[in-house]
Amino acid sequence: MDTKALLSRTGWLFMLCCLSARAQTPVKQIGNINKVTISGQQINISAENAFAEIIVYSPAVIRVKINQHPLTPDFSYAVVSTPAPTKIQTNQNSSEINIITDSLQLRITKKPFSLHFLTLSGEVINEDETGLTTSWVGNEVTTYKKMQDGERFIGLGEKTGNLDRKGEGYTNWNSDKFGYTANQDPIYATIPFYIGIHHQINYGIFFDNTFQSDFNFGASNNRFSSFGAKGGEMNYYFIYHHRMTDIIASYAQLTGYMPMPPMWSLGYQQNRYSYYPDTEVLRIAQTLREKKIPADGITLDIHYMDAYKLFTWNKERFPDPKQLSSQLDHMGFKLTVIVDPGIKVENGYAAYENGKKEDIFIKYSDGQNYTGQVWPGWCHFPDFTSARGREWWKAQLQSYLRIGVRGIWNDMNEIATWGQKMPSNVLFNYEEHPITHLQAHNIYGLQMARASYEGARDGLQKRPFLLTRAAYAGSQRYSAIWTGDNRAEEDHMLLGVRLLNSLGISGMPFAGMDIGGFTGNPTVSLYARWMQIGAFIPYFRNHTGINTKSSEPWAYGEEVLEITRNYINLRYRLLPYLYSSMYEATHTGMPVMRTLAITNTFDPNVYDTRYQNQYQFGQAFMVAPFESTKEFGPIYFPEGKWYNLYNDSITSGKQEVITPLSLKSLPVYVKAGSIIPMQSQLQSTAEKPTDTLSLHIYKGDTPNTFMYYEDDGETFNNEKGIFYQRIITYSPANKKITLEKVNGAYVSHFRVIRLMLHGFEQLPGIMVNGAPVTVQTKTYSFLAPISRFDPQGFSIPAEQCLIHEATFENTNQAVNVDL
Ligand code: NBV
Repeated sequence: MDTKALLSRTGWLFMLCCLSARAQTPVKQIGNINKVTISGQQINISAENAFAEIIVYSPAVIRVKINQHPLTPDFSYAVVSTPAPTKIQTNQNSSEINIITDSLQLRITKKPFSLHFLTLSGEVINEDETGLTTSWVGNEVTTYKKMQDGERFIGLGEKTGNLDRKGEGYTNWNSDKFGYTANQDPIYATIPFYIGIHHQINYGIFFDNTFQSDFNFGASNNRFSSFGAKGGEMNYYFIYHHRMTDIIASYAQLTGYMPMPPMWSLGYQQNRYSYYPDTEVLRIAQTLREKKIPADGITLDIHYMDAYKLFTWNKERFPDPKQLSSQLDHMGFKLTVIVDPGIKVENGYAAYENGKKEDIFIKYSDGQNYTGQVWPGWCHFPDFTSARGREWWKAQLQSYLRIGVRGIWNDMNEIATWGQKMPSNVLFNYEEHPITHLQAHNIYGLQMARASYEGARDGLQKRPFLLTRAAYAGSQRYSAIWTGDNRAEEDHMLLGVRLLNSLGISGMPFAGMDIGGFTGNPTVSLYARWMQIGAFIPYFRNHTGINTKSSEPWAYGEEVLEITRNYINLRYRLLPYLYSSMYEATHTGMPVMRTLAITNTFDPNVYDTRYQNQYQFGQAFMVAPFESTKEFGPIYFPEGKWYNLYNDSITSGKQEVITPLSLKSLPVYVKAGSIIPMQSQLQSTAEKPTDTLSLHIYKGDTPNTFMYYEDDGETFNNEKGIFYQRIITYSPANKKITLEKVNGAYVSHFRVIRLMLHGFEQLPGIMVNGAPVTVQTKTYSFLAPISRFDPQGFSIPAEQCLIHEATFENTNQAVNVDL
C-alpha cells in the first residue's frame, strides 16, 4: 500500500472512531430540528435525537413535551385541565419557529433545538441554556435554563430552606424523615412547581414527571437553573402572567382546586401520639371544654388499633368506638382516625384475607405480593393506582365512617417501611398500564389520599376532613397536608411557616404543621408562640410524639393557658373571615397563608432572610413570626399602610421597624382598607354564633373588595348553589361601603350586620341605603387581659382599638353605606 492510500485509510479510520465516540457520548443532546408540523395549537417537532410536542393550553400556558423516543400517550394524575381554544399566530423560517399568543411569544430555534419564552415586547422571560438545552444521561432527562441576572426561585412545595431558593438544589422522592433537620431534603411531598423572578418578570414551571426529580437553582454552578428526572419524559407547563397571583391561579387550574372543607376542620384540633384509652380521649375533650379552650377535633393515632392492624380496634382501649364518637359528638368534637397503608400479613385478619383474595396489593414482577415491614410487622400494601385497589380501600374505610368518624388521616404513605428501601422492581397497576416503583413512588400518597377522600365522601354524605403526609401535585383536590415529624425547636417553628407558605404558592392551601413540635419538648415560651402562630395557619392542630411531655394548652402553666386561649378564641371569632378565605382558595387557588412575595414580588426586602417568615393570612392580616426568645424583632412593612391589630396604631409601608416583642401577643398587622368579617365567641363550630356578623373595616386610601362566603359548613349542598356569597367593597375616595346583592340560595345565619370602623376619626352618623343610622364610639379588644402573666400578680390589660360602630339588618339585597 502506498503512503497516500495508507493516509487516506487512517483518515477514514480516524473519522470512524470520532463518529462512534460522538455517538457514544454519555450525554445525549437534543440536536437540531429536522421536521416541524404545525396543527392548530400543537407543534410537533422531530430533532436529531428527540421528538417534541409543544401545546398551547391558553394564552399564558404552554406545555412542552420532549422525549428521546417517540412521545408516549398522555396520562397524568396531577393535571385536570385540557388545552382551551386559544388564538395563536405561528410563523417559521429556516432558523426559527415563532408562536405568539395574546400573552407571550415562544421562539424555538432550530439549530440547536432550544426554547425562548419572551414577552410580547421581546424581553426574555425564560430561555434554554443554548449550549445545554435538554439532554439525557441514560434515561435521566434534564432541561437547562439560562440563569437570568438576579433571578430568584420560590415554591416547590414542602421544601426546607429559605424562601428564595437561589443557589440550592432539591430532590423529589417522598421520604419519611422523622425529626428532619432544617435543611433536610427531600422530605414527604413532591410538588414540582416553582416560580422564577427576575427583571420585573415572573413565570411558573410545573414539571409533571413522577420519577425522582431534581431541581437545581444555581447550586454548585452559575450557568443555569435546571429540572430533570431519572426517567420518563421532559414534560413541563410554562406559565407566564404579570402578577404572581395569576400564575398561582393558572397552576391551580391545571392541577385542580381544593374542595370546600367542613367548617369544623378549621377549628382547633387536639392530637397526640397517642391518646388512649377512650376515657383519656374523653378526659382531654372534657378538659378543653372545662377550661374554655375552643376545639373541634380530636384524633386517634395508631394505638387505637389492635396490634396496629388497620380497620381493627383494640378492644381493651376502645371497647365501644361508636359510643365514643357519639359522646364526642355531643360535646361538639369530631373524631379523626389515622390510617397507614401497610396491611399486616396474618392469616385470619379480614383485611389481609380479602385483600389477598381480591388481589389488590402491589407486587413483584413474578406475581408475588410485595412484603415490607412497618408498625404491624410484615405487610402488604394496597395498589392505589388501580381502580380495584381504590374500591377495596373505600369499602374497608366504611367501618370507620359507620361509627361516626369524620376525618381520615393518611400517614406513612411515602410509602414508609422499615429500611426505607422499597425495591425498584415492585409493580403498580397504574390504571392497567403497569409501571415500576421508580415511577409510582411519588404518586402513592396522592392516590391513597384520593381513595380515602372518595371513600369518606361516599360513606359520610357530608364533607369529610382528609389529611395526608405524602403528596404529589394535585393532592389538594382530596386532602389537607401537614409537614410531618418536625422538632420542638425555635427554628423549626419558623421553618414550618416557610414550608406552609411554600405549599401555598404550590397549590396546597389547606396545610398545617405539628404545633408545638413532634419530636422533643418545646420550652414554655416556644409552646406559647407556636400556638399563637397556629391560630393563623389554615390547619390548626397541636400534635406531639410518643414519650414527649403533654402538649395540651394547660400543660405549660396558667399564663400560657391564657395566651393560647386568647389566640384560639380569636381564631374562632375569625372563622367567617377564614371560611371566606378558604372559599377563595377553592376557586382561584389563592392560598390562605401567603408569603409576602405573592403581592410584593419585586420588592427585594421580602426575600431578605430577616423578613422571609412574614406572611399574610388571607388578604387582611400580616403575621410576623419570631423565635419566642427574641425581645426585639425587625419587621418589614411592605407597601401600603398597616394597623397594629391590637391597638390600631399605624405604620406606613416600605420600611423596617425594630419592634419590641412580648410573649403575650404575636405581631399581627392589618392592611389599611381591609374588610374582616367576624362572629361571636364559640367553644366549637357545633355551636351557633349569635345572629350578628361584625364587619371590621380599616380606613385606607385605596379601594378594596372582599368576597364574603357562607354555607351550611358540612353538606355538599354548596355544590348545588346553596351558598351565600356577596362582594363587599370599601371605596375610600367616595366614602362608601357597599354590599352587593347576595348570590346563591343559602340564607345567612346572620340577621344583623355590625360595622366596626377602625381609623375613622370623626363619624357622627352614617347613611345606610339613604337612611341615617347612629354611630357609637367604643373600644374593642381582640385579646383578653392576661391575668397572672406578671410575676407580681398584676394582670396585664389588653390593648384596645377605638372603633365606630353601627348596625343594620342583613338582607339579601344590596346595601349602600355612606360614611
Ligand atoms: O402514627 C404515629 C406517627 C404520627 O403520630 C406522626 O404524626 C406521623 O408523622 N407516625 C408518623 C408514625 C411514626 C412516628 C415515629
